[in-house]
Amino acid sequence: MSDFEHVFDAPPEGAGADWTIPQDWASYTGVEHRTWDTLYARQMKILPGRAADVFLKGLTALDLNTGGIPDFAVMNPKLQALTGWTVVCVPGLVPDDVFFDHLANRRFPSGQFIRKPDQLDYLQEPDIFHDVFGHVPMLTDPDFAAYMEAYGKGGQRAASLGVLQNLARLYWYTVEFGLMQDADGLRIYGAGIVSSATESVFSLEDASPNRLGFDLERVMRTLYRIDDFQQVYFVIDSIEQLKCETLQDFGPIYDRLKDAGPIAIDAILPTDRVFTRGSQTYAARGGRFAA
Ligand code: HBI
Ligand code: FE
Repeated sequence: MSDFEHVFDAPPEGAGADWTIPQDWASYTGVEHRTWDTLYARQMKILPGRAADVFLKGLTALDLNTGGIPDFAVMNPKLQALTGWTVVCVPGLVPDDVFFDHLANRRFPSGQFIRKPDQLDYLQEPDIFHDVFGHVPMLTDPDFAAYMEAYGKGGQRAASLGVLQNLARLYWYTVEFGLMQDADGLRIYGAGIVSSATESVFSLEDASPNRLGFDLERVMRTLYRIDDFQQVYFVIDSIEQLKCETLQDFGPIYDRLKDAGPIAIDAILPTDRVFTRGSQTYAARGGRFAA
């Protein structure tokens, strides 16, 4: 299963059997390096006080603001020393089984390309800014690093059991769009949010979306949207909670989920821990940056 359209059928020319390609850092143009700098600077005006400490610490540890797109040959040794993860380049979205195999081996696949200057705010396929700025700082945290490896291993199994949809929702509502409760309030840790100037503000401050306490099975039943701001965000207490919940055997959960239908994107259940009951006005107005 994949919700995305641009997956190649076979590794494109120049890619290995594992779909990796060289970063070829020397080939990035000045414009491309400046796009990274622009996006980095823009996020750093927004993220202090909004992003989780663990994300901001990871960003600092990796030193990704040395001017232009990070060179993986420089970044990877730092990341590897911290948690054993490395980042490899891929041409774009790769098939689920390939994606999972990389994660299961602590390799994070990153798009090699960067968005064009006229598409700073919206793109369909993950580029190197989303993948590296958004995802890699969290991989410096030992608990998150373990969670992502477990997700990769679980993905192979979920696919064979026909429950990948459920697992993909977990990824979506944590790795991509997760919020967490820090000592000072709600903070962002999801890569899809921290790499987006608009959603960084929307996810925390807009009156529209619901913000609900994380519950593993509930999240695995909740529909999501890939093309717009989320209508619900789930809040974890800590990365450790995420790790502990996902290191259990999902077999019994999958059995229960078979008989449980999906949950609507804007639903609030009696059992939900409600941080914010959203107005849903943004979605009602048609979304996509509706005024
Ligand atoms: N490929 N490069 C890349 N990045 C992703 O985030 C990604 C992917 N392939 C499949 C995929 N994500 C998801 O469909 C899985 O998490 C289910
Ligand atoms: Fe992502």
